[in-house]
Amino acid sequence: MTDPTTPTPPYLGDLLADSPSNWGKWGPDDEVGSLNYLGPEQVLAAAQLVTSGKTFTLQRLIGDPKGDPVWPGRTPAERTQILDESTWDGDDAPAYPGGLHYADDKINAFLQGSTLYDGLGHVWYGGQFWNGYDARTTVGGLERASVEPIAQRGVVGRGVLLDMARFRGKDNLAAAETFTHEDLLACAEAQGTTIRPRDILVVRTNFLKLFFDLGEAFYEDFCEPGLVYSPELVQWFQDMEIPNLVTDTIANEVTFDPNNGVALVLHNALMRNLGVTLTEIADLEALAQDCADDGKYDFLYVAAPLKVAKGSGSPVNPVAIK
Ligand code: UVW
Repeated sequence: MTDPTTPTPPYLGDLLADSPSNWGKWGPDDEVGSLNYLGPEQVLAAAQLVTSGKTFTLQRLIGDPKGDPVWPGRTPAERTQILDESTWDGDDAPAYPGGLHYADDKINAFLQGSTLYDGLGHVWYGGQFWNGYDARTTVGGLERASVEPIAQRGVVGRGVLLDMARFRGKDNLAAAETFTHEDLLACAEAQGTTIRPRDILVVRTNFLKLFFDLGEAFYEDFCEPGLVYSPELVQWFQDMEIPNLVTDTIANEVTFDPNNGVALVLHNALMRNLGVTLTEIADLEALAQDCADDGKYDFLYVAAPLKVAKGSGSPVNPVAIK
């Protein structure tokens, strides 16, 4: 996929040559990166945020009759019914003592085809990914920094919703619309919220509303809105020790950087180089409405993707608890 508006995008290795890196910071075998910033202290502090008992699940439906928004080139999950009551219409149905009948089904799905965590080995340039691991170790399945270590660890901390759509007075951000860390700070201030070090940032654009409004036309000139790369933004993530960026778009950042035409710069500057975990395609609508109603934009955030051996990502159903 290329952006036709920019003829010669720079090579990521040149663009990010002076960008900060956390490779080696947590040892030569680390596979969870900035999740190391979330320890018992952060968990206990976040638990103090639970005051009303309201809970919000942030996963989008898999197999939504209205469609599943996925990254171009991926296909929505296909669920197949294997057993149901009709199985027992025929003579060759399984017979269990006592007359048991049951339903079974399976899905054929991209692991990143719904609300998801990426493993830190999901993206790279220059033959190396997170912590300096060799990109050849991805062949046939991620030997290093798959989603499994993230799943084994789980993600618990203070989540802060940054409602960029509401902040900009829009139902949803437009295609290719960008914002910076300064905009996140301004949004937080307008909400009466403070972004603290080691917060899990949960950013709402409501852009996927257009997937449901437009159908296939959604993918024409595909360019999602989102955070846009700058050295200052990357340094801010580093200084704030942000462990996890959660958004309601398919790929968490503006798809093509309008300043240079490069695709998914922040996947590399944040995930590959800093070890920031990325969570995408979250459904933030009910949570955002509640935050707007009660004026409380921080909460206990709890998530664990599925333990998929060698997986480059996995579905997840995060829970925000207020
Ligand atoms: C890509 O960036 C290609 O995938 P994801 O949106 O899962 O991070």
